[in-house]
Amino acid sequence: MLKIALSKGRIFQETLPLLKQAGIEPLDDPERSRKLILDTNREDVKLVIIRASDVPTYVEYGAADLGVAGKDVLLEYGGQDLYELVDLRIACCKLMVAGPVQMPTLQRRLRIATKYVNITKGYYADQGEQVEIIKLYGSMELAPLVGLADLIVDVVDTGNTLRANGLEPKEKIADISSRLIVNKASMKMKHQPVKHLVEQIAAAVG
Ligand code: PRT
Ligand code: MG
Repeated sequence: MLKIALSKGRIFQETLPLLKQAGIEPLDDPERSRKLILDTNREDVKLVIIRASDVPTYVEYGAADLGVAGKDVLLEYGGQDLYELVDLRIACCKLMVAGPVQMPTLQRRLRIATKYVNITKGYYADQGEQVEIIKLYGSMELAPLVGLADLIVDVVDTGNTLRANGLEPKEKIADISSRLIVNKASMKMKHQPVKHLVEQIAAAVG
């Protein structure tokens, strides 16, 4: 049995064609079904549907053999105990520092709202800049508008959400795409089926 951890939404939608080319088709639509474990056309493959930020945890601990996670999530998670094998080149975006078009000059440390606390700490530490980081779980774009923070660190795709809120991208931290990750023990214990599936998915990416 192989379990593949995936999040609903854009990652699921964009992984589907790759899985299909590897001969795997889910029997349920996670947007409609309430099932958290989806059967597929292959008796030996199941899809586990979880929050995007939980995918590395499931794979590291072997609750799933494989998973698909954004590089942003992987950088923030920071775990060493999984293999990142294929750049799937899906769900592409950029991890950016963003803020108001007009930035006031401040007499204090910059305050930065983000769900990427570890990445943000590392980024400013590398620059030798002392900042105050405020952990949020979503809607980061709101924080500068209501005076909660001066800047945000978030992923940006079209930039429409920033623009709609009077914000603009300031600095790029990283280019982001989703990666196929694999549990280390599964790679050993289920070597043939895991390797075969990884190769099929890599071939589908082209
Ligand atoms: O929703 P949940 O809290 O469960 O998790 P999540 O938000 O991390 O999941 P999801 O499905 O939204 O994102 C999964 C992965 O998709 C992320 O980890 C990224 O690697 C990738 N990705 C690609 C994006 C985007 N593009 C993106 N645009 N993730 C989020 N966004 C957000 C962005 O933060 C902004 O608020 O979408 C909004 C619109 O973006 P613009 O720039 O096109 O307006
Ligand atoms: Mg989301």
